[in-house]
Amino acid sequence: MNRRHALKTAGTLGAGLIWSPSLLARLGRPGDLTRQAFGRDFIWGTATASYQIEGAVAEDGRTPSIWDTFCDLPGKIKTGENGDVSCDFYHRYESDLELLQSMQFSAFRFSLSWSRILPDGTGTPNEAGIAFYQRVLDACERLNITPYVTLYHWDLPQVLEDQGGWTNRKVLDWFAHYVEVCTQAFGNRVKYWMVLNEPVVFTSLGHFLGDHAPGRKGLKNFLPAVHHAALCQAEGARIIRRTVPGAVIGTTFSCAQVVPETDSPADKKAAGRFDALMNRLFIEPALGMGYPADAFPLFEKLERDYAQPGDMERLAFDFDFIGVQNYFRVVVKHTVFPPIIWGKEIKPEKREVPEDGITAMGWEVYPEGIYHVLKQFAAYPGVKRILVTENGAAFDDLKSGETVNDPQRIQFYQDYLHQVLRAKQDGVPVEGYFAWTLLDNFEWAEGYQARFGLIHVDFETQERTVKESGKWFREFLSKG
Ligand code: GCO
Repeated sequence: MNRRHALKTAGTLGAGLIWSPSLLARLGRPGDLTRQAFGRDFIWGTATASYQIEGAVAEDGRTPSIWDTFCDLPGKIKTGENGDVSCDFYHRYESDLELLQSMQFSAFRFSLSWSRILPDGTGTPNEAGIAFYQRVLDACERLNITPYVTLYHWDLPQVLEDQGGWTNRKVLDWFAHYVEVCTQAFGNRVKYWMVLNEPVVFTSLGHFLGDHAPGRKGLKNFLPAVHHAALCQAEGARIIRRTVPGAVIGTTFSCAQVVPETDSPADKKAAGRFDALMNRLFIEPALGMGYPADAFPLFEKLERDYAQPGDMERLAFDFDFIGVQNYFRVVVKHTVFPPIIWGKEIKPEKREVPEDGITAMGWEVYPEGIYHVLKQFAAYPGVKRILVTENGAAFDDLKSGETVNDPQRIQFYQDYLHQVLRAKQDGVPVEGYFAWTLLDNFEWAEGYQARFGLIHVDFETQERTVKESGKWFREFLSKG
């Protein structure tokens, strides 16, 4: 299967990437993997996103988001599919949450669809859209599941994109209004909030490479989108703080351990640049450190060309937790050509990794990477608590009868969880883990081919089957 994220797989400004063997992957494992070892208060959940699971795109007043539009463009989605029906979570949320509970998870991360809540992007809220999420929250309450709400998981209303979307500074006002509407509607029953999902991914893939919605390209789109997203990250959090007493506020980052291929100064510099892009670009302004232009001079432009007076201070917010999302590591090699190019892809066959060390996305399985990422983020003095808000893998699962055997995924979770535990035992304040994901779903530009779920979905019949990995979690979480 083809890979998805040029950013997540390869590509940098002025650096080419290669992948390294995962021989070290299982080093440093602590003792037995048990639920008790993580502690009684450790949070166990699964993560999802509105456009990836809901379907019902034209129901109850919802208007198109940038992903609806993007899916209609020929060639953008590898399988030609879209989220029109998806897992039909819009109608099946109740039984899906029952399945989540049956696997012994007690937290559910999901995102709100902006165009369901504000079909005009701004202005008057849509009561029917709000009512859907109230029903989801009712079900969570009934099942004793703690909701973790992401405000923005990539589905901007198309009507706002038509006015420039994230590249238009007005997005600050649009987003502020949206956040206010959401906190007013759900603030009395949602305690845990995340402002943005992986801003580096939607800004780079969606606004530089054009591989994700809205399909914009080039620095002239990327740089303003980054600055506005970074501002919204902090402004959105401030609104939650002001309007929801007792809220626990976080935001999520796409993170990867980045290592140079060799010790050469050129490779190290290239790795530093990639690290600045992938890991530092959004957290450091939030911590009041500004953009990481020390390692990546291009980012000087953010302050110089896009920031207005007062912006650099406005970028900071004292988050209660940060969400770390990790899927692989990257090994960076300096290249002279092309000097300023993103998205240079390294084909899976070029990677020196064992066959069973590659997921169906073409991503290297490298459990130790999550340990390093957790250590790296915990090293910032301003980071108080960390949740792993996504981690998981797609494999080509085989369903036979009532069974979906996915031994690779079980191994993946065991190995990654060992490393999370190792980080915790080393003093990293990691307090929860959300598996990506509950259900096989719409994997963006990959369509439905990439199956990440703990639950298999037959997209013809909408039949759900808990995979062996889901049963493994049930077993693991029920002990202790
Ligand atoms: C992301 C998103 C998810 C993806 C997941 C698997 O990280 O891209 O948060 O929506 O589906 O990461 O690729």
